[in-house]
Amino acid sequence: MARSNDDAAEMLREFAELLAISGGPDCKVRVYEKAARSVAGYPADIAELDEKALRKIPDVGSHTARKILEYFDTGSVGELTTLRKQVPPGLRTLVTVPGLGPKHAHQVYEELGITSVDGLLHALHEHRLRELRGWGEKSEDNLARSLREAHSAGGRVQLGYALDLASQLLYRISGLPQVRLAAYAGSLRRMRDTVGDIDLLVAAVDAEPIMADVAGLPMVARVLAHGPTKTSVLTTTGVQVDVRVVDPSVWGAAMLYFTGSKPHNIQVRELAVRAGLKLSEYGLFDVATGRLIVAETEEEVYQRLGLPWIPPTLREGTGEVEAALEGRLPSLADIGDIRGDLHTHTDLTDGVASLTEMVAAAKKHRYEYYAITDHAPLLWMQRMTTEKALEQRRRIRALERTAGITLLHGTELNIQPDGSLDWDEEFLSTFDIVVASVHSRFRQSREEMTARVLRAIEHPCVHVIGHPTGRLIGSRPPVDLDHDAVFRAAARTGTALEINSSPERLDLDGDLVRRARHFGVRFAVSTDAHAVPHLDYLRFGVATAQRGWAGPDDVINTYSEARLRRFLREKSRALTRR
Ligand code: DGT
Ligand code: CA
Ligand code: CA
Ligand code: ZN
Repeated sequence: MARSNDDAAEMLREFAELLAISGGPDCKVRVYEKAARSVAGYPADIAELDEKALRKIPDVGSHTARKILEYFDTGSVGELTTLRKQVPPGLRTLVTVPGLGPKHAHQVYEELGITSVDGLLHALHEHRLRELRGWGEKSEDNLARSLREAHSAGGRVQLGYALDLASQLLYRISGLPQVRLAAYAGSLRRMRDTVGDIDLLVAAVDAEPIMADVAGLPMVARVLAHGPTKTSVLTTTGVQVDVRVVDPSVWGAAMLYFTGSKPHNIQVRELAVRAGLKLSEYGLFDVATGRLIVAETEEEVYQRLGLPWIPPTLREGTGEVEAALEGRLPSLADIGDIRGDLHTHTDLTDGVASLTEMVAAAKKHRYEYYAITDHAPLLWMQRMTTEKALEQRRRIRALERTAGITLLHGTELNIQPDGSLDWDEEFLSTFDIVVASVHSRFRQSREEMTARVLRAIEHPCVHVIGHPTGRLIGSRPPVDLDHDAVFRAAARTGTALEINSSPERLDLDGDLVRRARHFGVRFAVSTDAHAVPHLDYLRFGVATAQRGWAGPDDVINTYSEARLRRFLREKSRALTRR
């Protein structure tokens, strides 16, 4: 089907969506929805049609036809731009929540003041939604199910979703009487990109009453197993949570044990055995006498076994114990090392917050620099033009004078199926930073895809390859790529590879980061934020960098502004010299 049909359909769908969110009349919303479907399925390229011909398309009336014409003539629709400005960003974020729909999004926004997925989860867990007009237990359950489905990946859930859920549970559990400490362990603490179940550890002297309280928490739908010190429950969104209560004196041993991973535990336990000791969730014991040696903190347990404390993100049994024994654990990049975000969007393309809002949020993160990298013209649906990019640059420069933060004007290019890019070299070289990503034709053969990405890497103006494998966790597999060839070229040309921090991407993942690092690749840990709350995704990207054993020197956005600029400059120099 003609691409222009898809674009016009997308425009009409957005119209319908925005109308619905802003409380527009149902009939009008439906008109645009129907027109969108009809246009998408129309057999001829509608960009070629005049008003009369457009009106012959089923469900396209004169209003719609004129909007389509305006869209193809000017690249935007005035009324749509106005609508976009009227809808608050918080509300637009909500509309993207699966299973909620624009009408309900509007309702929970208006009546409960909810502006984020997290807020929605809260309300869901407190059963505040079923009280709303037109809702009930059933609609609450339905929403819970679609939320879970949207965040699931083959029986597992995405890290971001699991962490939201765990934080909410911990908040409640910490408030129960007698609870001394409460924390998450398991794959969640190791920050794996997906989590099978959530493991919570609670320190308290008396377990019984806590077990009963946990079973009665509002977000608990069903109790799967109920023992004296362990309870397994299923949340209203269908995620399994194991809660274990341990005596405060053995907190460290229990955290170590239940953080895992299993291969890590086995290796650590073997060290103990060789030293005539026994390690369990209750502590480190002398085998001969049965005497408890240490148990209170993880540090003590590791230390008694001749090891430094090992960061949970490394505990996968893939060489960290050997490295620890030999005193060569990597010093990992930490969230505090990050000085700026290098991939973000605004409402000039598909973001939902304005430039001013995003920059204000970046300042709250205490960044030294911040890159705005809106989409480029070849992602035609986003309606970017050279003029718009230049206008944005003027606004950025003006804003920078009072903002107290260095703003980098960047762009996110589209790597075309043949590896070519938006804009020519002359214009591209005027950006402070250029990210290039694959946004289409994900199923090319390994040869084609590798050649495509390599061509972008060889381009003197491309500084970062965005979300290099294109995977969407649970919904789109990674592209087929010769990783080593890409890593080698990236290292040689000084092109950074992105660690996209969005919990639905985490791309590159920890394993690939680790492999790329051996080739000398540098990384940009970026959020790809399309809304203010997305800037907080950074912690997932940093954890992924850690899982790949990356240190601050490997991550270009830990650099000072001067060093970052030098890194960006060196690439084009090196390539032009050759
Ligand atoms: P998941 O839930 O599939 O994402 O992965 P984990 O690592 O959270 O696994 P889970 O929930 O089955 O168990 C949590 C931790 O408890 C695990 O990482 C290590 C520890 N653990 C569980 N079962 C065993 C076991 O049979 N042996 C040892 N050594 N450790 C275990
Ligand atoms: Ca688990
Ligand atoms: Ca578990
Ligand atoms: Zn992006």
